[in-house]
Amino acid sequence: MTDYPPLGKVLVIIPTYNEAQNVESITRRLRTSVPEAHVLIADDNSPDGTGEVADRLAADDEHVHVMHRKGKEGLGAAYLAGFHWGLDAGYGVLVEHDADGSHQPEQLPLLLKALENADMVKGSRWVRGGSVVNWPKSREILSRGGNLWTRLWLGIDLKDATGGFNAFRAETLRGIGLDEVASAGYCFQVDLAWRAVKKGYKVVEVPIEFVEREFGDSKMSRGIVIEAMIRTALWGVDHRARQLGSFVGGLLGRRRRHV
Ligand SMILES: Nc1nc2c(ncn2[C@@H]2O[C@H](COP(=O)(O)OP(=O)(O)O)[C@@H](O)[C@H]2O)c(=O)[nH]1
Ligand SMILES: [Mg+2]
Repeated sequence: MTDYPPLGKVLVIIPTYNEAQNVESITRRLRTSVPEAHVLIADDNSPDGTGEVADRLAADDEHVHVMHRKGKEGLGAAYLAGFHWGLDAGYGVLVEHDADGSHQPEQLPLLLKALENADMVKGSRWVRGGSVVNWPKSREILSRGGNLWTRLWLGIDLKDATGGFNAFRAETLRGIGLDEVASAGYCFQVDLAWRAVKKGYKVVEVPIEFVEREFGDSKMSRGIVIEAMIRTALWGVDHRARQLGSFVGGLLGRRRRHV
């Protein structure tokens, strides 16, 4: 394994479900953009043969690894399995990266540079300089609405908490309690960011250009949106109750000091 100075060894995890048309080009682009990095393709037994394409890539390149999973369990579960694999293997940095070309491997060095002064870096569509290309208006509204929902409930200062192009130091992933993460769909991204913020880790956003996929289909579904809305609201209720509890506790403490 080769180091990516000064961060250590880098593992880029790509969860795949029916990405046979995309997985080869994204892996090649990653290998060119950051040649030191290793790539782990976490495939959920895709019916379109993505797993076999991944095996062929791994056979030709020792920086490419494949995890074959039983069946479709959601992107969160695939990432968790990938994180555990990478942490056990001693990587210093773990990166989340979609297979479909929406995240551009050529922008990964920007995230890694920012990670030199942060614990977690989010590629962000909604900070100044960030953008989306070819996204239908409905997806933009969903993403902006989802981020507004998240900010209202959790009060976090992130513009794109739902974004999926993220880089973590290994210590951050070890520290945030991966074993308690239950999110299956895209609220997995909010879950990780929220845990990192709550634990006091430094989370920064860097602008990215997000490009809508050309090939294959999105796995976004109504169930995924509902899961995200409910889980975020539950975290928000818990957070607001704690805020209220410490506010009331503070008031009572002050009163007691005055009697
Ligand atoms: N292993 C695995 N990967 C998934 C699953 N659902 C989505 N993905 C992958 O997660 C990434 C993002 O999914 P995508 O459908 O592009 O979401 P969108 O960009 O929000 O429309 C892609 O690489 C998908 O192949 C899943 O259930 N299992
Ligand atoms: Mg996509």
